[in-house]
Amino acid sequence: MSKSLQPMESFRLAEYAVPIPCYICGDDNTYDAEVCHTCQAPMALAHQSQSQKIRPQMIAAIGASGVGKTVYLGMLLDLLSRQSKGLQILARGAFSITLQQTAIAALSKREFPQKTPNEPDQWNWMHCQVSLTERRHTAELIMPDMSGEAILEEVDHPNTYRGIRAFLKRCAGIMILIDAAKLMEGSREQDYFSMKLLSYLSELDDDPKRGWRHRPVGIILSKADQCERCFDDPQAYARQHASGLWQHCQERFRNHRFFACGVAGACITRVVRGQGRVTLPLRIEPRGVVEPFEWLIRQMRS
Ligand SMILES: Nc1nc2c(ncn2[C@@H]2O[C@H](COP(=O)(O)OP(=O)(O)OP(=O)(O)O)[C@@H](O)[C@H]2O)c(=O)[nH]1
Ligand SMILES: [Mg+2]
Ligand SMILES: [Zn+2]
Repeated sequence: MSKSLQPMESFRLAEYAVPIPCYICGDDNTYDAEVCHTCQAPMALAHQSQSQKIRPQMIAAIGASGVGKTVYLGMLLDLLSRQSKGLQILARGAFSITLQQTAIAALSKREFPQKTPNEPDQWNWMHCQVSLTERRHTAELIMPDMSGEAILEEVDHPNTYRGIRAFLKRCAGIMILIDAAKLMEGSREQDYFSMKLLSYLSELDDDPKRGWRHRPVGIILSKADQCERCFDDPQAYARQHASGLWQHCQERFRNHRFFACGVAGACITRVVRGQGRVTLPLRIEPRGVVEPFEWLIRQMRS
């Protein structure tokens, strides 16, 4: 090795020796770690916020497995990235495009995206800059697409997924998805699951001034394309079909609102060899997708 290279090498070694805290859970990681060794969130989030000297806020989209989180988030990001006025977003970092890309690639082939894997290192995270035409400042946001099964596991057995816990504690606002089509069929599962989530949140941070009681909570009745009545009055629909959730919101969350949303126009169910019964969208007709997110952004402290 030539002598002239030595100062450079030692400089690099010194850089690697300085730990960098994960932006989600705060644990120290080595400089070249790709995902956090504790919570498996991408370390790119920490590098980006450190190099650009920004402290992005976080928003969560949660709900049971199969409620439509991946479809909703993919469509939301696609709509917002193409909007030229009102609410607009700009993705930061190539990794921030993957969620939108995979969801839209499936929908444009008239298919739904795959179920999100339970392993946190497989989740798509997105870091973006959000701007509202009438506000001068832009906001920085981080949003992951988590798996419903992992969320339920953490709610039932706290600390199984430390990353989910750390993340939900720090979120500035939340979108809870609940399957309107299943509610219409009389299933109580959706109601129970969302009540569990809300109890978990209120216990996670019950600070009288800054706790979850005061943070914005948007409740999204998903798949409303399958029960049109939902769009007329989402609040009344929830009160009738998810009374536990409705009651919980009145008592524990000062700043909440109900929304209805649908991404597919009509669906068919087919038996596909090797996959069993598969639901496919015949048309893509996004309705009520931007509204809950826009409401949340307007409610958040800038
Ligand atoms: N009709 C209708 N069906 C939908 C809509 N969104 C999702 N679905 C159906 O719900 C299924 C699950 O959607 P996903 O977005 O993968 O659900 P998820 O909440 O991400 O589920 P996990 O990844 O397991 O947590 C899809 O495969 C579709 O069959 C919608 O807007 N309308
Ligand atoms: Mg998913
Ligand atoms: Zn971490």
